[in-house]
Amino acid sequence: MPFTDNRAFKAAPRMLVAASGMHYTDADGRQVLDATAGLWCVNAGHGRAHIAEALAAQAMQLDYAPAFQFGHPLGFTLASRLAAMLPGDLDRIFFANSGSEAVDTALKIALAFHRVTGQASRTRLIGRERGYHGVGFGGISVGGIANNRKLFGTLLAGVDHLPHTHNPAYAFSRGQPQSGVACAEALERLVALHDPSTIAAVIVEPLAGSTGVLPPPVGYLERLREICTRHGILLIFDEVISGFGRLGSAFAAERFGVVPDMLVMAKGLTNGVVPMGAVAVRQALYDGFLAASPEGIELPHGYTYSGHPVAAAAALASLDIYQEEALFARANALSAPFEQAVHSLRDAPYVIDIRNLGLVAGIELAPGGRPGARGAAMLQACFEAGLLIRVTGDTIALSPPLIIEEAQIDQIVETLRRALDAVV
Ligand code: PXG
Ligand code: PLP
Repeated sequence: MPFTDNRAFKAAPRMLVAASGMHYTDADGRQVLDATAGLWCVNAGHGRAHIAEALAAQAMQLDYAPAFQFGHPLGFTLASRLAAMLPGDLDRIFFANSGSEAVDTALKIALAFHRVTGQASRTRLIGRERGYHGVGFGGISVGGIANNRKLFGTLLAGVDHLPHTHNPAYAFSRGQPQSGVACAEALERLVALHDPSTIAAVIVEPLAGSTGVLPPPVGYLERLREICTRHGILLIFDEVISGFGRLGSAFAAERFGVVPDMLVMAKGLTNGVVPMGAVAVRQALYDGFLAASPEGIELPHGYTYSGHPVAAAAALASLDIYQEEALFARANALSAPFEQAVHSLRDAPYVIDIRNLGLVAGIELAPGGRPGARGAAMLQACFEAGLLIRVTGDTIALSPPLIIEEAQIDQIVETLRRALDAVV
């Protein structure tokens, strides 16, 4: 099983058999409050009939259309809807089927763009320590989580990493840490070291999710944007987690007023109902490819299921719900009570840091014996108490569906406190 302790799971399986609204039902028929939107994806809550009906109808109307050399209307409708939601001229969309594939797509577009526009020396990719960009070879190469990389050989050549932005001196910051822009200045040093003419792209998560929730320091993303622009380096935001309302706006790029050259999305794109990922690219990149290829295929890349009709239907229906229920604005309005509630755990046992932004929070615990053991114990204790949380190492990550009620936020925090009082 993916990222799972298989033996522990076999010994005590945690099986989910149904879901509706804010809750899962487990195999014993218990209701479990979903504090993680599945895996950061079910932003509109579970069991949304509008999405299920849309994808069922699409499967009957047109189950599949070849993705190469043929199109279907929903793919273009979806691309236009996304372009309208995205800031700046991020108007061209390439579809994939997961965040990992979308990351690979963005990295390949960056390399190919420079190559076809006469800058073939720009081959270097820059990620960030503690970054998570999925599990493809591209994603783990630019990613910065050692455990996800070390077993898999030499990875992509010519990759370097920015320092991560976590600074324990700013523990219990609410929202963005006030200090840390120096972490972006580190890009200038990498540029000086490698020379700008060798660097294709920089990829970062605007808010680092998987590594344990690290909101960007004030001014950090702005500074990365300035440096990339000055040196002709493409800036890629991986918004697989931060997109679709998680931070209280459609995308983090909008929230921070920083427009990247490419923006990677997945997860909330279809509310998690069927797999889909996408990359939005600025018009100038698209134009560069077309100008470089007067005829024939401009970009030799794509997946059998790129823009799958059923996934496109699910995505359009998800966007309907986000819009009709104004869920991004709801997430924004809930972010203050959510912040207040999670920071009330500051005095609970083992808590060494709490970080939050929008409807995301990370609660970092001091490790017990083996690193991760206390986190695993919390996952089990919360599940037994009817609460689904996500744990990476000893950090608890909360990212509830945006439909959450304030009383359910309180329930999450009360359950966490009781579990912290009980675990060792
Ligand atoms: N980029 C980012 C920023 C992600 O968070 C991916 C790429 C890869 O997406 P796919 O669809 O290929 O998994 C992700 C995925 C967790 C967790 O709780 C996070 C992800 C996936 C599973 C678990 O840390 N993020
Ligand atoms: N498009 C979609 C799909 C949305 O979900 C939203 C906001 O929730 C928007 C656009 C922007 O809507 P508004 O103008 O209400 O902020």
